[in-house]
Amino acid sequence: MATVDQHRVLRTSIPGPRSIELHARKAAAVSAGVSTGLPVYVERAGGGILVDVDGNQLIDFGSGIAVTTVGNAAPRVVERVRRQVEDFTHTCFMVTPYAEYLELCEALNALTPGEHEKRSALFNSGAEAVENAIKVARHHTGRQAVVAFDHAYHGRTNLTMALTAKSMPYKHRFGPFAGEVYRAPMSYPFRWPGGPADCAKESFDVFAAHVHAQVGEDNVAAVILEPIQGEGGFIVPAPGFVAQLREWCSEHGILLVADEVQTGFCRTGDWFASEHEQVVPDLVTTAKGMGGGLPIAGVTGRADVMDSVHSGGLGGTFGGNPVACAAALGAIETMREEDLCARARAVEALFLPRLQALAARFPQIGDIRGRGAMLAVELVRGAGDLTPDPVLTAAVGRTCHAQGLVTLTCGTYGNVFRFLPPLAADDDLLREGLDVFEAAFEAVCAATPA
Ligand code: PLZ
Repeated sequence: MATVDQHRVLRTSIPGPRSIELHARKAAAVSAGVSTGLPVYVERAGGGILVDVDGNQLIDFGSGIAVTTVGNAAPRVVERVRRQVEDFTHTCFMVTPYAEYLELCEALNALTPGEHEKRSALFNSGAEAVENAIKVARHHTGRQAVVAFDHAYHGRTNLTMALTAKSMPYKHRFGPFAGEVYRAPMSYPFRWPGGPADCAKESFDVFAAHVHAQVGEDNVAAVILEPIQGEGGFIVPAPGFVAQLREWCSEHGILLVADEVQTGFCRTGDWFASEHEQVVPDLVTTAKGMGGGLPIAGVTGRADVMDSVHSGGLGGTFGGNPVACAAALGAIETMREEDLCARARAVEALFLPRLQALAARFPQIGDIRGRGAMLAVELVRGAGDLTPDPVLTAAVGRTCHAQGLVTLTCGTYGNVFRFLPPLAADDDLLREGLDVFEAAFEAVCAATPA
């Protein structure tokens, strides 16, 4: 296996000439609907470095949107995948099964929150996992309504578009959307009227009153929540909100679905973000980091709920593909043996003081939030003005990109700069990435003061 030197190297401008050449072919071959945040064409990758076709080495602060938690081309993933590809590539678990599917379900049942008996089913993408969690919840409860939150992101398929909050780019002119999906107010401390303390006191009651009045508890099959919202802006609900939600769901026979597609598998410093408040969801959706870069997703939940579905009711041709299962088993082994939950907490400890020092100098940083290696800053006009500043956010992103740092933004208002480094990146690489980010932030702010 080729190891990739863990340093940033700029040989050309970013993107370089070969990337520009490839990108010119994109318009003629790829649907215009599929966009690229940074048109640098990758040739190789390892740990926290992406090597492009021009020989540039970029620091990765995005992990392919929270996927390469174990690092890109992680050795245990590569080895297991290589062996599996040589053995067999597909049978379809619904036709002739194989042990790797069972092993991954056993791992999911053991690792997800709660000591109760669990069952799992495997799928190909986060959206597909969410769809299936909702199918199971409706089937089990005999109810139809599903409640999702403001700022939620759950995918791009028809049902998950309905669950996703943001119109542009995800939903714009793609309707009609699936029915019986209701939106409820999110516990968003930074933007709660009266601020974070009031949010902690009020947000759950506001949520519960809303569902009571507009949906009716008895009609609700499930509430789906990202324990830390991802695409919507790395929004961490006020302390206690998720625990109160858990209790309320139990009281009303409503299933709590934790969408841990982005937060799961060590990203937030625990195996699952629900654990932070000792919350045990009825169903958990997983994908992204679980597969170490290969497409695999799961729904894991209470055995009585998951087993209530009739035989043949769940499935799909590729769900739990053996190569993807092998990759996931290699990723989980890596997380365990390298204690990547602890590593995520160490990443938080490395990032937070740097972000706090920057915030002390720049009022444009309105909020710093997140957990583990899922951190973000929300950018505003500054000096007491909480108006979102997506222009500043995008400019900082472009400046980072030009300097060979792959960064992502998010947020309903496009004004959240997020950090999702691979947990395989060493401290020196993370520090260098932060140097690049800080310099970019300073340069952009100097050009357009608050
Ligand atoms: N649930 C919480 O974060 C995927 C989407 C990127 P898929 N988030 C990245 C984009 O613009 O498409 C996500 C998520 C949560 C579900 C999903 C959906 O997962 O694997 O992209 O389908």
